Amino acid sequence: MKVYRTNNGNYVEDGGKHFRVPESNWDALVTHEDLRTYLESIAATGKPAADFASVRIEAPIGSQEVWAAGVTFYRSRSARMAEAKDAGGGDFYDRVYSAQRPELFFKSTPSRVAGPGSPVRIRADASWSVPEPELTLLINPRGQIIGYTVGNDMSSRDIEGENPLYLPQAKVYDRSCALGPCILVRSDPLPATTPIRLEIERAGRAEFSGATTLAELKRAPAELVGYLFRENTFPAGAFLMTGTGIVPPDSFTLNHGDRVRITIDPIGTLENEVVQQKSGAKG
Ligand code: DO4
Ligand code: MG
Repeated sequence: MKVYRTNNGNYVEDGGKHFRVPESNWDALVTHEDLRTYLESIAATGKPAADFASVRIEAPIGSQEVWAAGVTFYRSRSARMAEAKDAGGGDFYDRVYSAQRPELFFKSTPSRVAGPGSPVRIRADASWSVPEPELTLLINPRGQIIGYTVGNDMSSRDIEGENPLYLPQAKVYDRSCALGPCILVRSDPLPATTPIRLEIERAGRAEFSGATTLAELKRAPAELVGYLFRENTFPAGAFLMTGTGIVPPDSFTLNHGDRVRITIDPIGTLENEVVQQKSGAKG
């Protein structure tokens, strides 16, 4: 069962059919006491909504904060160690990969999040920018994982590589985070075989593609959520990106006009164009 936030309210998809959700407030919907049962009852009794085909799908976010986990895949550990080596910071990534406490960082406020089909940005003062395709958890205020979406943790590798203390600038800027296209509502974990795929298209041609699976994710989603909720409350719930396992070669950087497609099969595909323009300019 999938739930979409659109310019025309919220919809639930069940068995390939879409139904209008009476609860139009996203925060109220995702903090519902029993979201799954509520959505099932709409699909069981409602009439399919013919207008779903004409709506614009928006990022599935209300007032939730977006957090992210880092260095949760071996591929990310190795890439980060190499990029931070000259600055003397490589060792930190190796240590956090094996440490008991994970790396968690604040990623985005809702206003900085791009939805499906709207642009993500690369910083004008960065020379090495990459997308990071990440399974993203939606967690309710009680710390329960209630669903999954596709996330893109856009990153400026030259900035974080220059000094690990620059991480917030490499990670947090306008449209540096994309989420969507929907929330797959399920409380049980996704199977380890779940594939995550990244495709980057440049001028209509495939420029890079890569894939991984959740079997490569070193930490269980519930463990990451446990750390996030240790000393934080989230009245509207929260998103937690679980880290990247796909890193393009060091010679690759995103360009203005590239298209980034991230697919996690049971959820869907999140596609965004990349722009490099002044922050605040409408994309
Ligand atoms: O520590 C740097 C960020 C790591 C990250 O975003 C990732 O592994 O996905
Ligand atoms: Mg990341």
